Amino acid sequence: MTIPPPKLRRTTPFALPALPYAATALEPHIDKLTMEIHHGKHHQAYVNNLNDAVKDTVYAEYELEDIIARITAADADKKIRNNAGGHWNHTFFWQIMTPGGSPLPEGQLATAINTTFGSFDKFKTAFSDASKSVFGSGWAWLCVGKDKGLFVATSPNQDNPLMLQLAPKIGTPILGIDVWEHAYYLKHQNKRADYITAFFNVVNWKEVSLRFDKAMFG
Ligand code: MN3
Repeated sequence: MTIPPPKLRRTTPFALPALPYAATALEPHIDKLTMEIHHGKHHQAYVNNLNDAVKDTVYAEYELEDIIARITAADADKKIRNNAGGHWNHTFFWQIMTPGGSPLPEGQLATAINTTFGSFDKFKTAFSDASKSVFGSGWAWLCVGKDKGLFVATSPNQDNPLMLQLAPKIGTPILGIDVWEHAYYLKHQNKRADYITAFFNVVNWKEVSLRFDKAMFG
């Protein structure tokens, strides 16, 4: 796997991005307390730990994507792997949700979903099944692959399909769901399936479509 050279040199520490909506905004599908703790505590911890982990390493001035592409399974990368992944994944996750959701995909994304999965409902089933299948903590994704085809994938812990050295199949995530218990336990306890159903009510398909277009057509 050829890793592209780092594009930019980072001069400021990683920082927690503000939520693009109020913590209450995804109610009743995703509750305020879950959002507050998930964003303010969990995501903040990934950011803090990442800044700590990259200090005095080769990654110290790398942008997040350039770090993600280089992470290996080596023990030395473990803290960077977990926290760079955690920062990237959560930053992405907040953006692909929106209060009340947005209209279902249209245009070329809708066509690609229908072509790949047979229908939107079949895609939803495939994505939901993948989300349920994650054992323990992790993520499920809808990605655009190197061949420009759509595929559903899962990642353990805070890994993602952008980790060129680690992902079983490389791709650009355009939709993703956090299935760590911290994402749903306060509201849904052990019922991950109910959380997945709730998640589909707040998916920002407009943002997903933008990400699809970028991955497909640059
Ligand atoms: Mn999380």
